[in-house]
Amino acid sequence: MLRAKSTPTREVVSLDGLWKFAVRHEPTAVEDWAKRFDPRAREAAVPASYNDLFADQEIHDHVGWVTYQKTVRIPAGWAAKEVVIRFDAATHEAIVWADGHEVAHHVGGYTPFEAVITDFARPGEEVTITVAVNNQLTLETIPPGEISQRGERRTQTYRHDFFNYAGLTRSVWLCGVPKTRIVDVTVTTRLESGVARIGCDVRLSETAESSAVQMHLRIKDAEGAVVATAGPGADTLSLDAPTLWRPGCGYLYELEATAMSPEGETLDVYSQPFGVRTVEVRGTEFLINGEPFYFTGFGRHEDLPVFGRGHSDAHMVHDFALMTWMGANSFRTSHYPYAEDVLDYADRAGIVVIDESAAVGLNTAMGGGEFGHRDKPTYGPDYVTDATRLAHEQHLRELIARDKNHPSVVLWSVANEPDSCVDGAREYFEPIVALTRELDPTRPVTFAHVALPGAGDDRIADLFDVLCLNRYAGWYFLTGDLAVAEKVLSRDLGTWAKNYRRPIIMTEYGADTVAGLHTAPAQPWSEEYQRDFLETYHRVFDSIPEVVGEQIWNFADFATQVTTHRVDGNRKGMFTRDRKPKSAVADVRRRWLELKNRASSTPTTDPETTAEEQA
Ligand code: GCB
Repeated sequence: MLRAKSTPTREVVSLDGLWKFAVRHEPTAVEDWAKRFDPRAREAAVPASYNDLFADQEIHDHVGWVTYQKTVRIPAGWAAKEVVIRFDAATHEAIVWADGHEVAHHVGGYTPFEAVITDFARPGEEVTITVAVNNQLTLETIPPGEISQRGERRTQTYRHDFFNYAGLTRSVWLCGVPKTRIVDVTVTTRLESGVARIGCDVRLSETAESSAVQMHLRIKDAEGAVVATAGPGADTLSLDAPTLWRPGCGYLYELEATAMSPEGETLDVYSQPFGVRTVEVRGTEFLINGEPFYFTGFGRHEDLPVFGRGHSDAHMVHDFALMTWMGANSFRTSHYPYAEDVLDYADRAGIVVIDESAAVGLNTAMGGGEFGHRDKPTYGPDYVTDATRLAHEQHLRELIARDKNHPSVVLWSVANEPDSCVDGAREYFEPIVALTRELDPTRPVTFAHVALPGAGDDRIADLFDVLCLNRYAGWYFLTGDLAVAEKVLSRDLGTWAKNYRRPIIMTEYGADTVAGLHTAPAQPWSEEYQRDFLETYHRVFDSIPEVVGEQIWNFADFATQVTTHRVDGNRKGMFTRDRKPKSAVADVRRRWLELKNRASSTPTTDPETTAEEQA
């Protein structure tokens, strides 16, 4: 789905700001909420999760529907426009009304959706938008969860280890767009003998005019100079000696598509940024532009005080600045698709992204980040069913449609720590992987593997291109015993490397660390232990050539559900929740800057030669 943006033919109005907000308890008649405007309702900020905005336990813990309402004036000049309202995300289910008329219903808390509201949008007049948002997770949602009743109270349980923040967590836009318009753009790039072939698939809305539309394409370089053009009928453009998008140097071109009527009238213009780069898994190497790439960075969360999971440009800029300062070149969008603003920024910053779906918690042996006792089988009528898989597939469709054009995205992660060693796992994941490859044949596919089953027990890893492993020896087990943990980790990684002959990225490793807690000798929870823990893991990575990346869990401390093993959330951050560095930052920074220097002084393969070899 295209981003909301202004172009010569499109106008956008941001609906971010304060919306009337109410928590709803009525079990029925959701649509009644849209029929009246309640001027006395409290106000909530958008974008933000609503949970931490108020000093109110009931709102923080609410399970079910809330409503947001805003009255907006349609710009007077939009008489000839189609009026579309776009939600960058509503977590997890949303129903939208315009002046009481239902215009959209969407399930999936981290992908965008939009609705045409032209019939209710009179230019120069007001329209009231009501959005009901439901935070419930069920066995038919991704991620899954379960609802139960505790006396009068409805409660939500889920097996993933981050708080179920909800609401209008990303921006909302009112868009005035042409009726005959561009609705989708897919850009693919290929390198052949020093020339980039740019495939452009531009889709139009279906109107009486669209079959006669002529599409004109041109590519502008980063300075805005036109470097390639194509007339109607062409869907491939060429760039001689293109400037490549590289880690650390996010060079972007822009594809400008102009839809024209046969009479030469401009109907719509849309510009899509893209980068020229190759990604390939070859043997045990991960290659970007034909050069071996070693991932350094973090698993992260969209998690902030007050905002919850709400997007904030200021915090995004600051987090990227901290990551770059540390020498990180990558991160994983653990454990859901992040705001599109974040991927746009990563494209420009040259930061590499492992793009993860929201499929987390598909594992009855896990609960809130800890290994529990499996209370029921994962795959079967009581937990992950066909309905869960269908929701997962729909989510992947929306994720890939949204993120396919981002050069920063080099790898899809279809799930975090699913149950991979039991009956039903292979039957579940075979179609999921096949669908991902069909939706995007240009990127490799992975999943993040939980420590529980050993290399010999896993039933799905061979379906994937890259092994992403999450490991906690020395924390959840062998707690405090790093000497033995080192041996166990080394054996574990060695076995995976030998059995699978694929690149390995350590996508999680870390120890909960309370900032300011110091001990001698190093004890779990102290800053000294985090430092020793990471140093131990790094020694092991350096001894196994198949390891092509390390992403520490986590970039910053983050909020979780309340359990007895979390004190004010998960404390495995290298930074506190308010982004103060813990002691280990200095050591890791030294290591990553040194790895970076080493990589930039290594002679590199010519990416064009590699592309030719592939062809
Ligand atoms: C994991 C999960 C992550 C948790 C982490 C932990 O394996 O993937 O979501 O937060 O462990 O800290 O327990």
